[in-house]
Amino acid sequence: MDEVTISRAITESYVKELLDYMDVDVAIAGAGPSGLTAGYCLAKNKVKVAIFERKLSVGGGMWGGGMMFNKIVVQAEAKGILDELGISSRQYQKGYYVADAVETAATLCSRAMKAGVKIFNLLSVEDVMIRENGRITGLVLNWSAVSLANLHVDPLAIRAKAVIDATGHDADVCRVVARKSGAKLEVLGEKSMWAEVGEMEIVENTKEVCPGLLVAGMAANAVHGSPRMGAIFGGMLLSGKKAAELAMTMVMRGEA
Ligand code: 48F
Repeated sequence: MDEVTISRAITESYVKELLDYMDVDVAIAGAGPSGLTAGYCLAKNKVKVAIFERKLSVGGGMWGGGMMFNKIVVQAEAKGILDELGISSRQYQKGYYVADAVETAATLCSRAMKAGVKIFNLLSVEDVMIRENGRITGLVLNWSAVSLANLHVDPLAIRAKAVIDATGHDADVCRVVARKSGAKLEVLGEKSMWAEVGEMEIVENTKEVCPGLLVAGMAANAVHGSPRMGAIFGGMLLSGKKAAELAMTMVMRGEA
């Protein structure tokens, strides 16, 4: 294959997929543990789902475990998700398991993609589309390189029946909606570390925060003013699973 054919193969394949995913059932911002779990659960149920990740690598804050000791803790309630994905873990004490952070991130990504999730990396969600009824109808995207280089380049948009903000501590999508849309959405900001409460509240905080927009993972705690947790990840996985269930209901209702 000559160089131009290689270039053509890459460009054609990418653009074909991007065009196909300009209309999706569910669009997820952020490929951390909550976004990947949500994507996996949706794709497993044949929902057309794309994840847009601003960084080169997916997995968010999982790779480094806690303070670069690359292990994560997962509580018994979420162990079933690790087992389903084939991620090994060992019991540390009753109700708590330890897994390898790299294995978890890599397997979660691989299983999500094998289930049918399409991941677009190097793309940042910088805004949403909103309609007169206040409904979020899609995401506004730009190359991460554009914002890094501070270039004045307009974004492009994709349509979705449901959007999930899984952007982690920053809650980027919710913040832009709170700032720009006039929706009654306030981002309270996360509180200091308190693992037990943070883990307890994260699933409850995983909900539709304005029509068409769900929030999952650490973004859910950031929006609702709940604490951060450190390297315990059960809540992230369970939150992703709940976000997928809620999104599926929205897709089935045919909301757009
Ligand atoms: O931060 P992240 O891992 O979020 P999460 O799924 O999990 C949180 C845990 O990693 C950890 C924790 C455990 O107790 O608290 O922090 O809630 O992943 C968020 C992903 O979203 C990407 C970001 O690069 C990361 O990979 N992201 C953030 N903002 C944007 C974005 C954006 N505007 N557009 C696209 N991706």
